Amino acid sequence: MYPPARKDFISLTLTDPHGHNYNNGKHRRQSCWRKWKQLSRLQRSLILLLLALLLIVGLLSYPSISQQWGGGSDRDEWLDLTDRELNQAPPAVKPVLGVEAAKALAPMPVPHLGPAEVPDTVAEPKGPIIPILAKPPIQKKTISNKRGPPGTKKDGNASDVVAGENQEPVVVQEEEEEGREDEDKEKKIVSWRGALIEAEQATEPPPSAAEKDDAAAAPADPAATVPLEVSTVKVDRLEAVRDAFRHAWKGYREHAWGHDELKPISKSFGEWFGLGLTLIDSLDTMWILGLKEEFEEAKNWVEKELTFNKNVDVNLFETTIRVLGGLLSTYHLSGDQLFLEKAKDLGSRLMPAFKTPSKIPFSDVNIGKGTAHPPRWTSDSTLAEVTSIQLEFRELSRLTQEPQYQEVVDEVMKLVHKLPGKHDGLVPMFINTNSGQFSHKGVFTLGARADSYYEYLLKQWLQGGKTEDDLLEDYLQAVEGVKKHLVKQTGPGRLTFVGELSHGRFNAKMDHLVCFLPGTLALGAHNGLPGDHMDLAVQLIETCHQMYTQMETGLSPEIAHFSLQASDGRDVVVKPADRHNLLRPETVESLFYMFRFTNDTKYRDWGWEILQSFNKYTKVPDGGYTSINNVRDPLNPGPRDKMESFFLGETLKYLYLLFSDDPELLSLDKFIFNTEAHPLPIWPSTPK
Ligand code: DMJ
Repeated sequence: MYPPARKDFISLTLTDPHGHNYNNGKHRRQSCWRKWKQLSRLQRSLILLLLALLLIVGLLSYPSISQQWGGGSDRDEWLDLTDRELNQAPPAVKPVLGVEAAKALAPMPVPHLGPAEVPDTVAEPKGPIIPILAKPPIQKKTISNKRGPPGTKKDGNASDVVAGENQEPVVVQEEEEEGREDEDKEKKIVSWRGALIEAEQATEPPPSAAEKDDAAAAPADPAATVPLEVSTVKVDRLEAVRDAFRHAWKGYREHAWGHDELKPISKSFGEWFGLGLTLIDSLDTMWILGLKEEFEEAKNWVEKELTFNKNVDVNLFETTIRVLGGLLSTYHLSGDQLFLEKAKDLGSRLMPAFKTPSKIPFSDVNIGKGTAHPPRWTSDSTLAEVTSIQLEFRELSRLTQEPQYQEVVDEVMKLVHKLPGKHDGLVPMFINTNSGQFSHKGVFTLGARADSYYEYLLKQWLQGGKTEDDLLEDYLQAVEGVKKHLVKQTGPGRLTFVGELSHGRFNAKMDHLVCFLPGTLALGAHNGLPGDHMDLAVQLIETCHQMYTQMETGLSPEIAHFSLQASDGRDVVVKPADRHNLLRPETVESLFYMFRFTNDTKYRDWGWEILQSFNKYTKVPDGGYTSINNVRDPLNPGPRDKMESFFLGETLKYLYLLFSDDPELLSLDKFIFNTEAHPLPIWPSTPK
């Protein structure tokens, strides 16, 4: 049955007087024509004139309307602006804050370091990316398993499962919030490249034939480098480093808390030793940057969660420089016994590594079981690894008054000091744990596997108050060996670099790792070593700088090759396999030393450019920074989904210290930095 028809409405039927259908168009046209005919000639002329005027106005305004809808004007304006700004002068250092305002911005006091830092302010270099981003694109956000410290986890769906390398993040659109202030907008601007990175997680395509021939590439194109531009906007460089740290920390805190490394793209974590590497590597950086809340939260994790009583194989060197070094330096900065207790526990658990026939330690030690072993395929240890743990073990002995830590590492140095097989102070890359002899002789490098041997010769000598002559002798001899065998200049631009020697043949190849050397040479010269060490440092840091500026992303490759012939065109050549960047610190480390010893602000500007490039090409929108695959491809740098702990432990720390105006903030006359940038005190001299 149907319900009765409702009667609560009024029905109207419209009919025209002529009984025609209301929609009859023909009738309407006839009626209009009749009305037009009824008008006077004057009336008709006026109407026609009016219509003509309307037509003209419409035609004149057409281009701007079409442009507006076509979206072209913004881009044209951006191009104009870029050209204009490219011709401006480099930035000047101009303080803009009054003393009181600056004090208000100062981070928490560093009790063991003296006065708190006062941020400096400088002209902001502005890349061409900024204007085009005045209206940032819609950001992409990935839904993921959130991890975080207790009470801070979001969503409550944390998972301990390590996400696979190819895990596809779920992408949702996040509308831009209305009414955000400029500062907020600027943060989005900076993350624009990061957004691109996240969208393009593709693995690096295989190199084309042209890329393979990169060695014969065209001369350096100045336009391909990243220009340092100037705007009238002032930025606080120290605050920019804090922002970068906070951003990196956000990713770690949410997705990798308590684990070794953040995988910022897949929003998960990677485990190496399971010791919270990034967290511990970051402790003293947070202290130095004045990030008090973050520090307290991390300290709480160390107190409640960190345990070394676990059945895990760790690498002696990496654990010493990152974890032992990080705990010791944080103890010195904060004065908190917690960190010393943890350092003692770890130090004692690493000692089994030294129980070898030669007293040259094994590379790996199980800190739970107290057993140690070399890598599975060899009984060799890497030379840099066994000779770059001394600063930390020696300091542990001094603090605990337990001599065994210093004794084992001093023994290694004594053995290496006496060992035949060096080449004018240069050492091979491996040493055998059974025989105690160098192995794989004939290859000499200042890069991977040998680098920090040279660094620690000087730094141990400084740490001990310049009293251990063997260390100084070995260091001076090594620098002479470097100058004699490894230093050369490029043909095209006369850039000085440190190459490698392989069985008598020179190889014009330099790891980015070698860029620690200018800083170390400068530190030696500052401490009374020959002046030509400083000259070499000045030349080498210029080359390290060029390794950044000659790349399209403004970031250095992992390894650079150099052209020796003037006709070769460009100085720096990058092979396809070496185009990655792991967020390494060595160049900014050396820039920090160079600035401290020369006060030349160009070193700061170079560091600022590097930070800008990290922000542009490695920053991941929702948190964290990522290593990238290709520094030569700004459109697809190829994120690797890994944030190394040294980015927070070293890179950002050195950038902060580089921009700081306070030479007493970790004075280089009172502290030496271990090879992971953890500052340890220079020992007070004992009265003779
Ligand atoms: C760090 O772990 C240390 O600086 C080490 O000496 C070399 N490699 C990385 C940084 O690049």
